[in-house]
Amino acid sequence: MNRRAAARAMLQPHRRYNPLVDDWLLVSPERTSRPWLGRQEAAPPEDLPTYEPYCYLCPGNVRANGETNPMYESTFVFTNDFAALRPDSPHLSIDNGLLRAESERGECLVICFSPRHDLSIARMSAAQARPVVDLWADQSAALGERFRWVQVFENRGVAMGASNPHPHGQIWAGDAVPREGEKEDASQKRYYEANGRPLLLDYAAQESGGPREVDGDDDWLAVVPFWAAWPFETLLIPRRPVARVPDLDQAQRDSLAERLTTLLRGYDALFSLPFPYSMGWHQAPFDGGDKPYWQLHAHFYPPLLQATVRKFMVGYELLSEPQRDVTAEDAADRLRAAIRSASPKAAVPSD
Ligand code: H2U
Ligand code: ZN
Repeated sequence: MNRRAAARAMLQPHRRYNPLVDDWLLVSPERTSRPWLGRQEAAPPEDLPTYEPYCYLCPGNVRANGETNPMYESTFVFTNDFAALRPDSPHLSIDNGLLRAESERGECLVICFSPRHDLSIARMSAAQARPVVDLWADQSAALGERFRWVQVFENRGVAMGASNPHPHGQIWAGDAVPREGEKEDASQKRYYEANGRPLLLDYAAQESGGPREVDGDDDWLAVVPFWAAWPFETLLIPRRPVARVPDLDQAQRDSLAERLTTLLRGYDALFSLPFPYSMGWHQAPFDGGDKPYWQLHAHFYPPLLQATVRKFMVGYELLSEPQRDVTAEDAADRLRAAIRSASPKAAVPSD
C-alpha cells in the first residue's frame, strides 16, 4: 500500500505487530479527546533531603531486618530482606494432568544507585550515573554464574509501586527463563535463522533518523517502538551486537550513562514532574554459549498519558490485547521535544 494512504489510515483504529514477542496491539488514535473523570495522579513530592533518617536505603540507616547499611559512598547492594526468590527453596514437582508446579531457585537484590536520597538517574550527571551501569554489569555477571535469567529493573515513583524515592533498583535472578524472556528468545532466534542478522539490529537500522527515534549517538538508539503499548514507552538498543550488560565495553558504558540521563531528563521535562516508570534490561539467558541472535536492550514503561492521568491496562487489555490512544509517532514527537528542551544548552562560543 502507498505511503500516503498508509499514513492516513494509521490515524484511524488499526493493529500493529510486535515482532519481539510475536504479539499484536490495538491503536486507536482518535480516543484521546474523550472526557476523563477518573483517577487523577497526585503530583509527587519535590525537594527531598539529601539524607532521610527514616529511609531504609540511606547510608548508616537500619533496614527492616535490623541490619545497618554501611556508610557507602557510591553504589550499594544487598539481598532483598523480603525476597521473592530464594536460593534454598525446596524441590517441588507436581505434574498431575492440568495441575503443574515446579520449584524455582533464585536470588533478589536491592541495588542503590547513590548514597544521595534526593537524586534520581534523571537528576544525575552522566558521571554520577556511570557507576550504575557498572553495578548492573557486575551484578549481572555474578548472578549469571549461578542462574539462567538475570532481570535488572527499576520501579520509579509511587505510581509504579516504588516503595521509596531513594534512587534504587532491583535484580531478580532465577533458574527459569520467564515468559517475556522466552518469547523474546524465540522471536530473535527465528528471525536470525531466517535473515542471518539480529532482529533488533535490523530494527535499529530501520528506525535510525526516522519519526520514532527520540535520542541517540554512535553507540545507542532510543526509540518509541512502532509497537509501543504504553503511551511514552521507549526501547534503548546498542547499535552493535551485544548480548548482555557485562559485554558492554567502557566506551559503550560511558555513552550509556549519557543516553540514560538524557532520556530520563526528557521524561521528567515532558510534564514537568518526576516521571514514574518501570524500566529494565533484557539480556541473553546466561546458560552458556554464544547467542548471536540475542541483542541486549532496555525497555522503559512509563504509565502516564498526561500529567495527572495514567494509562490503565484493564478491560480490553487484560482480556484481549494491549490498546493505546496516542500514536507512537505522536508520542515520539513530544518526547523528542521534551528531551531537546531538557538538555543542557550548547555552550555559546566566547569570541
Ligand atoms: P521497590 O521500591 O521497587 O519496591 O524496591 C524496594 C525493595 O526493598 C522491596 O522489594 C526491599 C523491598 O522488599 N526492602 C528491603 O529489602 N529491606 C527493607 O528494609 C525495606 C524494603
Ligand atoms: Zn534514602
